[in-house]
Amino acid sequence: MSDTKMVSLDAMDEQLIQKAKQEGVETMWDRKVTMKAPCGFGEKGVCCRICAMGPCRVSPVEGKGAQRGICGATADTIVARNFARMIAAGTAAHSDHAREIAHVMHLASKDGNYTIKDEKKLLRLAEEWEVKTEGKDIYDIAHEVAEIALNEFGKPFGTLRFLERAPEPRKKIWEKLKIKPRAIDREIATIMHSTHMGCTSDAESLIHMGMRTALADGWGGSMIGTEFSDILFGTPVPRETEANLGVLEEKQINILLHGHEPSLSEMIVMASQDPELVKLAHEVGAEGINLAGMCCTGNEVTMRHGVKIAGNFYQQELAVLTGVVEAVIVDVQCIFPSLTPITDCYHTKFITTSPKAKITGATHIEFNEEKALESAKGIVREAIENFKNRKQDKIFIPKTKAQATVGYSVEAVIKQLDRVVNSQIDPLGTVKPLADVIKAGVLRGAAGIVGCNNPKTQHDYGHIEVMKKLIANDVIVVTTGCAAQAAAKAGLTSKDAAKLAGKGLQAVCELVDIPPVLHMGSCVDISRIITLVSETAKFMGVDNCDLPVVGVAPEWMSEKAVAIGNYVMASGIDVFLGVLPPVTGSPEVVDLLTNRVEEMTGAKFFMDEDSLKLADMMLVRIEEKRKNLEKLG
Ligand code: CUV
Ligand code: SF4
Repeated sequence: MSDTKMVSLDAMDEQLIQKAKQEGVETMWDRKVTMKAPCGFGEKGVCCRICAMGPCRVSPVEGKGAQRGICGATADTIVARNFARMIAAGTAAHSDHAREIAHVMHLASKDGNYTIKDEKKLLRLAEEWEVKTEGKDIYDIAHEVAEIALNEFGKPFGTLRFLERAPEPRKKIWEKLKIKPRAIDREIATIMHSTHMGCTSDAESLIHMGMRTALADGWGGSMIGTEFSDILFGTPVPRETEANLGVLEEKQINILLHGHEPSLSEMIVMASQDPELVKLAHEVGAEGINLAGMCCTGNEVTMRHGVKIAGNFYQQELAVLTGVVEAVIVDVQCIFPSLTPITDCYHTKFITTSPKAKITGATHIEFNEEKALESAKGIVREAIENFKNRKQDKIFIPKTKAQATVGYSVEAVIKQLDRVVNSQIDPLGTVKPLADVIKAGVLRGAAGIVGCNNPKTQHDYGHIEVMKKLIANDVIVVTTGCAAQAAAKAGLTSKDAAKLAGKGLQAVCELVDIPPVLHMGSCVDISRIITLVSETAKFMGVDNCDLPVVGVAPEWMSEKAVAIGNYVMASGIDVFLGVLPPVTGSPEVVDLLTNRVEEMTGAKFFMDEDSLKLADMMLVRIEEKRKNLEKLG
């Protein structure tokens, strides 16, 4: 059996893993042991299954074994093609999410289930996209803006609209490199085409194309996802919540929300407050309905409603093991198929809702956006009716939970910054205070710490250790995704955590009244981070790559994370990876990513499986950037 000490930072995880063993329930840890060491060829990225002459696996070591696939593809080609396809898949996932949200906005109406919650933000976007607003009904504007967004996916000409938001020098770099993404779907299709058997074999060209596709995610799909979700469901403001499996309630109906798209989770939040359903919950003997979020949909609803956070990616099985979850409701992405066998061991209903993500053995209740609330109520009802089926002898809720402050949209951050602005001298509503403290060195820099969990590392260890080290060194941390949930569980997103920060950051936290680690939302909300960095760069008259800012994914695992890494890098921000991507079989690709891309984009990748070493590298890089920034004046 695996050494469980390696499993998690959190003793509670281990208690549940022990419970699983006692009850004969299989978890990812058992499967990890069965899997043994990962396939060496796959790990290095040198296995090609792109055509049926293969699969071909070539040797990463020169002179040993096959050096070329049957078609003659080298390790460089194979690695770069595989990597580019990961970017395409990740971009597809984020962007298809965004497309769903844009459709929902197209459906929004005054008396419907989906309404416009942030009219100001909609009007700002309408102006940005040159949609006439005068004398028009807000819903007509919304529909027009939604249609423009939907066209961003397939327009035949031009490049993406949101690219205009970037600092001028950044736009010039993209222009020069010819990596301004055209329509989002087109960039994904181009990668699939170019990586088809017998198309591009040049690694550099593939990395190039990969950047363009990734930018279609960051400045396309993800940004549309965030902006439209804010308009529809409200732009987040700071609020209090709690995080970790201890938020599950023994006496209540527990519904676990897992997946990504707020169009579903928002409706479940509404349905869970429906008086009739609350009454029904009481009738079946429960004290109420308790929603708990997991992964990114959890982030969406905690940012906007303070819904408690059950945990992150790696805790999806553990949540079920508590024996008190009436239903796990999922839509798309990051959902373990093992939730079927594991929910079968308890009374838990595993409900899939999206035709894009049907899971064998799950109960599929298709979510219908046209009758959104009705659909959501049906789903919640299923959970309530399942309460009676709990197996009393299988209940164990760990006590652990932490207080967290969440909800830091860019707008919310700027509003906090306004607290220190002397409005007689400076205008409100700008990033000036942030630029000032960075320039003065009170804050040495900023880090965006994002991404998943990965059993290649101890659960949450990378996230937490890197965060602690950075804040202690006066680097402010912004976070999204499962990294944000790790931070919340560890108490780092509470204002109290300022005591762990260096003197400079501590002072900033006190003056501005923020925690040292800011929860900015879900993975698509990395677009918030990109926006904040770009606004700061523009304000200071420099490019993103001139700022002492780093992007970090200590425990990433998904293809989406590969897309993110590449758009962050192509946006001029260094990316630090705590899990090696499958590229090490090609010295050429490794050299491109960790070295040569810097000449092109002003940023590059750093990779190291030792998180603390990684954090040291960040601090060095931040200081380097500071020196250069000084020279820029
Ligand atoms: Ni979209 S992609 S495990 S939920 S952060 Fe969490 Fe975030 Fe990775 Fe998935
Ligand atoms: Fe082998 Fe080339 Fe076919 Fe890949 S594309 S499987 S390397 S023959």
